[in-house]
Amino acid sequence: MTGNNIYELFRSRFPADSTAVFLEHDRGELLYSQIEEETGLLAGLFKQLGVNKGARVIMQVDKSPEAILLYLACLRVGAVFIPLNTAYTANEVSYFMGDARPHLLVCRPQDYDSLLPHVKDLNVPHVMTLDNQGCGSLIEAMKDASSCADVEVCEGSDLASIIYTSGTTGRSKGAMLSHDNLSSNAKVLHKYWQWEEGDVLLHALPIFHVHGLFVALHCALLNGSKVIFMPKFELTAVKNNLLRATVMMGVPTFYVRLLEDSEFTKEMCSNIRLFVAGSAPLLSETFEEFEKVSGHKILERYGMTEAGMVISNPYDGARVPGTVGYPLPGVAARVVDEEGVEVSRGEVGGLDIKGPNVFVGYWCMPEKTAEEFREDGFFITGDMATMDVDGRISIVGRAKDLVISGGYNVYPKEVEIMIDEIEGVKESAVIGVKHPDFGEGVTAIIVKDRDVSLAEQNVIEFMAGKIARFKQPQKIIFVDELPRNAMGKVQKKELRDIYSEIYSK
Ligand code: MCA
Ligand code: AMP
Repeated sequence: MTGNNIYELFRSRFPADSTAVFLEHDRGELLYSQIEEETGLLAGLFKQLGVNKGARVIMQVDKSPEAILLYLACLRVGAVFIPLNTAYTANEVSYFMGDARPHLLVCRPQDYDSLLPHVKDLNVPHVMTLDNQGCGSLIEAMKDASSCADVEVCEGSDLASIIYTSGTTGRSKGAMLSHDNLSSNAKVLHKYWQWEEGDVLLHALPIFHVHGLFVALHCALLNGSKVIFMPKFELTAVKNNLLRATVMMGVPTFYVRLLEDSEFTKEMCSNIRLFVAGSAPLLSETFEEFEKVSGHKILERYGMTEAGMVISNPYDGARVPGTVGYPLPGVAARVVDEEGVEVSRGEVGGLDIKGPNVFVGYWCMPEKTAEEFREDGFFITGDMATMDVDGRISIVGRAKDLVISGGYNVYPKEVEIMIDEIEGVKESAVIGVKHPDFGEGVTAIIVKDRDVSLAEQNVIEFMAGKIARFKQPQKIIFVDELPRNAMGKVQKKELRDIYSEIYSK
């Protein structure tokens, strides 16, 4: 009996056929039957290293089957898995290590030297490497380990993972997700999106976010499905493999890029049963154009790190562009005013949610956690929405100051703090401006001291290596002053309007 460990749920769905493929990847295949073996060896290694139940394991590596095995092994032993975007710099990773206090860090071999001083400063007990070819000290040590056949008994409320989401104050918050959070969401999605025998998932998303790691992979695992596991979204490879897949999940940029390619055809999609989009708004134009070219209505859904998937267009019913559909079974959603009182149908308000998928809280930040929950247990998402008379929800904006670029969240405050450190900068405002490929492009509007000469290049050079590339502004604009309201608050909406065309083709 292994309680509510989600690994046990996955194991119960592994196909009986010992030759069934789990991951088809660029170096071969990983079979379902190998998951048990390989995670057993990793579990044995963890035992040796003292990576026990509740211990945190940080992973910052390229996408590979071995990285997925590391994730599954963490679940199996009850350790808390913390994946990090490979774009994060050593300084950023240092913050996460200081916050999460991991027992083990697994990094890319090429990052080892730059991370080591931080590992030493923070007394992280173990650091190991893993590259995209499945090699590294982790794999060497695993080969020598004696296998451990156990699956740790976990309560549903035990932590399975912490996923960091950037904070509005500039400090990242670790969203604590329990085994129950993950398994309840996986089961609902598997059913709601009507996974069926023979489904094959085309997986081109990164594995350090909820979308690629939990939503896509968990559905496939619960279905015992084959996954065409691609290192990243690469247009030609995706086109070449679509015909062999029945399901693809992606951020809107995936669909925009497919549409831009004149060689993308309806025939390539002839075996697809379901295209899912989310993580950022899917433009109605993209939905409509995609339907024209491929014959498929993309199913748009809404989610967030703190809750996994929350709202989805129906599988059978109408998929309406510009809307995200209805709360998933078991999930409650309401649109409220600033006091938390529900507004009338059709009116814009903040979106609150509640359900078994909603996270436990922010790691070591009880005050932040308390601030974001209402007294009746609803979580304040920070997104603005409307709800129709029939309960259909549209996301119409964000109350939180957040830019979403190609599905990656960038919190302006973090970037502004860094820009303001540059000598000669008086103040700055970072905004998201409509971008044809990424949805929004990170854009910095800077006021500099009069007598200082400062160019775009100086700002870019200052940021290089300090924060992840995707957070750095794609365009920098110098102005004499920032627009403010009577209270002195910078008017970001006005800035977004003024510069709305700068990325137009
Ligand atoms: C890469 N670059 C970016 C982004 N990605 N810049 C801004 N925004 C981005 N999203 C930069 C790189 O730093 C690099 O810059 C250049 O673009 C090319 O890098 P490359 O790796 O080749 O990029 P790409 O292949 O073009 O990647 C774009 C992408 C990728 C395919 C859209 O970003 C992606 O897979 N995004 C998915 C993110 C995701 O999974 N989000 C889910 C989180 P330079 O050349 O100057 O160095 S949200 C979530 O999980 C919730 C729960 C939800 O609802 O789903
Ligand atoms: P993350 O913190 O990376 O999990 O991002 C979650 C945020 O992405 C949400 O709070 C929304 O702002 C946004 N988001 C996710 N899905 C959608 C969608 N379908 N439409 C609009 N925004 C979305």
